[in-house]
Amino acid sequence: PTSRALPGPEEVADLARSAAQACGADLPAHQGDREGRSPVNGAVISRLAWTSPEDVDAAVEAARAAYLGWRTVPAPARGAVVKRWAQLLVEHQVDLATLVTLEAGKVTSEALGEVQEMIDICDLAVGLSRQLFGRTIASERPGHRLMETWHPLGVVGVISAFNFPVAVWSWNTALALVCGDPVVWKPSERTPLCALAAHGLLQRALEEGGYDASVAQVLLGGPEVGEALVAHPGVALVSATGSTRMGRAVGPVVAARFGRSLLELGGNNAAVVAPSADLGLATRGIVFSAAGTAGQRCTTMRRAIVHSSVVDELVERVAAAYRNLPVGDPSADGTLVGPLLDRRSFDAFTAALGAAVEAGGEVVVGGGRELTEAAPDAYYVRPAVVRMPAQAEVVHTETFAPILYVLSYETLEEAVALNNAVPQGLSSSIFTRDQAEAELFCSVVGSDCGIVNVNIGTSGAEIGGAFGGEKETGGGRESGSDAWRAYMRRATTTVNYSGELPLAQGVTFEV
Ligand code: UN1
Repeated sequence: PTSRALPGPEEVADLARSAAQACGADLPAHQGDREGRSPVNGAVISRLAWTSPEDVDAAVEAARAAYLGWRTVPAPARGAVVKRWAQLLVEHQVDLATLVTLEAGKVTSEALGEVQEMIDICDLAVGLSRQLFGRTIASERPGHRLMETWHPLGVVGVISAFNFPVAVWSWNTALALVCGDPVVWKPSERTPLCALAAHGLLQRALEEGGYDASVAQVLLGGPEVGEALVAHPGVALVSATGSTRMGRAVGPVVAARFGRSLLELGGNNAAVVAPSADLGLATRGIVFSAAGTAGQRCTTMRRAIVHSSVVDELVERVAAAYRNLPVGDPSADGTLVGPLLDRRSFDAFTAALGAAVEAGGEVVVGGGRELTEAAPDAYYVRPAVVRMPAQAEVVHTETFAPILYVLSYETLEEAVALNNAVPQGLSSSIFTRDQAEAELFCSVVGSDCGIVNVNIGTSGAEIGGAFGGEKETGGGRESGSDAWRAYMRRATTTVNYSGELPLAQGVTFEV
């Protein structure tokens, strides 16, 4: 399954150009000398100009000016723009997914799924545009009404990562737009065509609605552009997705200017496999979450904490599945594992495996590079399963590559302790048929993560729930549930219609 021919350099470059143009990406306007390479075969597929940090100010100022108009557009009318955007995403789902495959290396089904996630969040946001509710609260004073109103917040800066080059931006943007906020987006420098294409579709929806196009802006560029956006006092909310290292830099800068930040950082997600688990189901859940997306999701399963009575059998099943995983051209039918992003990702994969072995780990399957001759400038690997004697330092670290560390446990308390022992707190799951065990894992004394699943893997969350995690994952929540509140400000209002002036807390103050 690994000997497939990969597409040639011209082929991917042409495909990328035409898909981006079909979405309305203005490539001539962005032409420049920054080369973008496809992880599929290492070929150059874009030559674009990067924004300089000095241009960030103009973009934020334009967004601030657009905000003054956008905030007064009724929320359901803002929702109508998002509805049109969703229609365009449906029309161009294949074009955008093609770009996701070419720039992020995702297999076709996952690339289409990423665009589907955009369509889904648009649907949610359209409904939300008529439901930005505040509460009325029982006042302690007679003849008074206490209520809250949610108002637009201001400019939202979105920083997104290569691995979800369009969906994570859309979670933020669909909500921000219905909430009345303009968005300035700094996408990953690795996925500029995805960004221009996705942005092109949104621009079209805004223009068709007759709205100021500055409501949505995109700034191609490197980390300096992100830094300028984060530091800008005109950005009310910075929503940043990426590594914990990046979040450590962003958080304090935003806090120092009393801005708001929404951080979605590293994960180190585990599945607990209990003695009663359906091992067939657990195997499928684990393989999708651990090897899918070539281990490059923040929700990727990096640890399996397996009861000692089933660990040998489970490892055997997972290893058998890994040996047969079709690794290769992500656009080819049947491929399940595409490339790593680049050489650096491959080096990190190799180094982590080395550190694991040094700490007493045994590599059960995988770990080698594949398709080296067919694609010397691309980095395909066989996903690895490593049995670890203990949760060594390397297991505490998020390596953005497909390595699954397997640990074993005796008591559920021990399994929960292992699950919670890492610094990250994004996603977790338990495979069990014992209801009490499942409930305990989901309870206050169970998993400490933002996402706690039962009998499914750690990745592939739906947009309806709030997405994010605790500890070094950053604490932010995006996407569904009441995550929209992060994009608005709350005004609490007390209205006195009594004709008297009773004071709260029974205070008397006669003048
Ligand atoms: C990410 O990797 O940054 O739950 C987001 C999931 C996807 C989102 C992942 N819906 O795996």
